[in-house]
Amino acid sequence: MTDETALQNLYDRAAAAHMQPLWVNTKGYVPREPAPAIVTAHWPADTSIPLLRRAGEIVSSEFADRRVLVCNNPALPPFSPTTQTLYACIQLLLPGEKAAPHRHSQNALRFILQGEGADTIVNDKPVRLRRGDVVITPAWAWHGHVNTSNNDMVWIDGLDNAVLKLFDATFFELPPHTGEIANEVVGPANTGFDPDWHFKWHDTETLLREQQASGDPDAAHGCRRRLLDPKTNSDPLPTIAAHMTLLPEGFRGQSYRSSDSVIYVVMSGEGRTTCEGEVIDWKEGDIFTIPTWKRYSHQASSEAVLFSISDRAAQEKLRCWREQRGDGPVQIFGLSG
Ligand code: GTQ
Repeated sequence: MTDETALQNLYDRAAAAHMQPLWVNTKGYVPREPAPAIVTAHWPADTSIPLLRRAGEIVSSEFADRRVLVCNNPALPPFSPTTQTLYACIQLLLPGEKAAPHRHSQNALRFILQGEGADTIVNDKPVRLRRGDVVITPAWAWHGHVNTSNNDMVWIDGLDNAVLKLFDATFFELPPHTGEIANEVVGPANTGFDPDWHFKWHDTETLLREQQASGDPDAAHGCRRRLLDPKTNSDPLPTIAAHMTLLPEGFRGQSYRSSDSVIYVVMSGEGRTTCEGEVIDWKEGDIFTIPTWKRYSHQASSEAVLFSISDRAAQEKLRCWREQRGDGPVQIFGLSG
């Protein structure tokens, strides 16, 4: 047997045994850098809101359970997430409507885009929702929504379903009286809602304005607050980091990249984000996403407020999060400074 023949014979026998030699395609197993499957993508409000409103006319909240349109990354098959880890979904709850309670192992949060006066009920505690608010719904917390106001409510749900799917640890449950309770599930008493997990727009805006008044905006991100639990100074959810950003009028951000793919939601204002040749001109209600490790920069033609979520919270725990500003050094979380 020549060496070549012996090698091929080894590879064939390994393949038949569902094994691969690591040395044949090492980079297939250990890439040098991220090679995201997702693409930069944009869901303009001019398209998404009319679709959601049409759903409001012809699909009842009872029928849909959640009247939600999911932002699927165009590079992924249907029913896929927005990034490789997170979902951004846009939900409409009309006056008088309810979304029945349930709970699941996915972590979620809501960012209110339009309306005020509905409640999301987290573990029996009603949380009154207003435009600009962020409400955290941690894994396995009961949650439902009730709109007793006269206002149409539109909000963005952020969820980490794709992380749970990666772990194959997805669980979902309806309350006992609906008859679809799982076998008895015993877990930590998950009662009460932590008021610190309701980030009210009024408070966020005050903090952003203080930051704006106190001096230089961040070169890449303008004035920006990470929405942290003040008791622990950490992200309320284990996987999702959330930020609110205020870009002053005329802001031209430095180029930036990080190992977390980011979903942005435009709360107000207009501007442009450029990501490696892709140009996204955005305005109020738009959603867009930036893949992992792609260089991007923001410009604001008017003062603008952006809400964003990413899997940075999980990446920091896994010690893989890194960032780079302009052509500066790459900073690795937990290893630099
Ligand atoms: O409102 O509870 O967009 O459970 C996806 C799953 C919203 C919700 C979504 C959900 C919800």
